[in-house]
Amino acid sequence: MTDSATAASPAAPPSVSRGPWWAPALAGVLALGLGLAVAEVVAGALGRAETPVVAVGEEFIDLTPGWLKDFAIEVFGTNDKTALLVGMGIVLTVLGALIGLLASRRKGAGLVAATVLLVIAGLAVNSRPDTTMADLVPTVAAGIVALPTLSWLVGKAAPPQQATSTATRPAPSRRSFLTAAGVTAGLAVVGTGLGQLLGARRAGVETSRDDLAASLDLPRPDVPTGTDLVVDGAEPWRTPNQDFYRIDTALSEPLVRAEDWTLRVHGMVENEVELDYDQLAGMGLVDRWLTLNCVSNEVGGNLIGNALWTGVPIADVLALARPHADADAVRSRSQDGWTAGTPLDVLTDGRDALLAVGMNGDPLPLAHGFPVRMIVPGLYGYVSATKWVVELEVSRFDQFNAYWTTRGWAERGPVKVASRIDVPSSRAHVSAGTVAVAGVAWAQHRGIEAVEVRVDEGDWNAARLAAVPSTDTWRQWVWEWDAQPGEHRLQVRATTADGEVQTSEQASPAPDGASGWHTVDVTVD
Ligand SMILES: Nc1nc2c(c(=O)[nH]1)N[C@H]1C(S)=C(S)[C@@H](COP(=O)(O)O)O[C@H]1N2
Ligand SMILES: [Mo]
Repeated sequence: MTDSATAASPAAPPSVSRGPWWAPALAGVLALGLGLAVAEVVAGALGRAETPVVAVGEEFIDLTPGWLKDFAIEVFGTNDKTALLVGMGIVLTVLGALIGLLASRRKGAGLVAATVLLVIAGLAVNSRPDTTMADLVPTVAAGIVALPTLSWLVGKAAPPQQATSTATRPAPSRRSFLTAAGVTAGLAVVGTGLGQLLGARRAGVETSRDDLAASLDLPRPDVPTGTDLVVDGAEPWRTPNQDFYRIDTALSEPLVRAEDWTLRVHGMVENEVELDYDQLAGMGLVDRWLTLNCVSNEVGGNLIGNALWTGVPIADVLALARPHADADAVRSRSQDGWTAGTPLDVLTDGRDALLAVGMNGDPLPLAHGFPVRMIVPGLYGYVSATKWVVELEVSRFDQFNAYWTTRGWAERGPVKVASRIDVPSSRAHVSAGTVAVAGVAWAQHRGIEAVEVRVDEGDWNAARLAAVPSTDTWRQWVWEWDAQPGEHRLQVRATTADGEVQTSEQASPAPDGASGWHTVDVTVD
């Protein structure tokens, strides 16, 4: 009698087809382990710090009562983090084993338990500060890998009991389970290692940035006197880095260490130039308050921020390269291939167009273009503010298209004069009497000369303007309104220093920026 004949024999006891008790437990542990390893790889590849394991650990630390923290530090000293990770490893092993055992009895229940665990991890990721939807990608990837692996491995470890003769199903082989388990374990180990490696790249860039924070000696930005009217509810004149809007096409920030960075200046030039970070910084850093805004900003929107930028005038760098007389544009390129086309004359007309290395007294944050970005007063970001910039190609507008111009946006992007009401906010209820109506207005490099407010389409009233250090920043304004009970409509318009009155004509952002008056409806009680 052959083996297969034995298995097919009705006399064979059903228990023959059951694997050992520990096999499904091992299957659960390995499936979970592989899922978490995949999360490490994905997080590393995306340059995200918050893997499910890290996030759960950090949440645990934050939620730990003080006495337990003290106890942990007392017992483990500076090894308290290692102790936490070891503890998490033990808990995850136990949970994985339980999930595996559960899945071997009722597969659906096991899969639900594993999903619940990942959802908890996702919630932990979500409640970390500064996380976005992209930070959930590693956890989702963990689920996509862990759940099928669980189902597959548990199937091999403990196939359904065969109470009756099932000649069509061969008896499971112990060896096939062990092979599958071994492969899973191997992948998990390789994945974890790869994830660490990829994560180290981000850590290397952060170290590079920390070193510069010490060596660059950037100025501490004191807000210039009189620029901030400090009206309750209005945005501060200086935008803190963590509140500065972020717009780019990068799913995760390009990771470039300052020591690896170079800028190539080429194209229609007499003299091709390549600069490294120290050479650039050595050309002489200047500090300038500049307001940056996005062409996609709607009327009344907040895709705008104002910061003290430290950098080298782009004109100085272009002067080294000596552009040809018939060139009219600079195509800048970022490390991840994004491009912008900027008029050459704007870059060389004496305005403070910078290759910036510092923002509000810190080295550029990774999200805002570390180690070097462009910023050009008077132009929207999409035609000028290349982050992670590595290349300036002197060229002609009739010879190239940039990232957004191939997608229908205007070739030139001068900032349109605009104004915004910050307080009172839309649909706010305010008390009758004196109400501070306040906000900002901007027309970078031209400057704001007047701001007017009107109520219910009545006469325009001049607002009081705050001080500004130059024409390159936004300008705060306030108007004291004697508010009478009822529903009212507030509108604002600005006038530039060169005499342009902000148009009431409404335009949406595409293709060259929104226009129209910001209008806010409020109720006075
Ligand atoms: N490399 C790169 N630089 C870029 C972009 C981008 O997608 N990639 N977006 C631009 C746009 S549209 C704007 S409005 C500004 C925004 O800069 P911020 O994110 O620092 O506010 O960056 C510009 N620089
Ligand atoms: Mo933008």
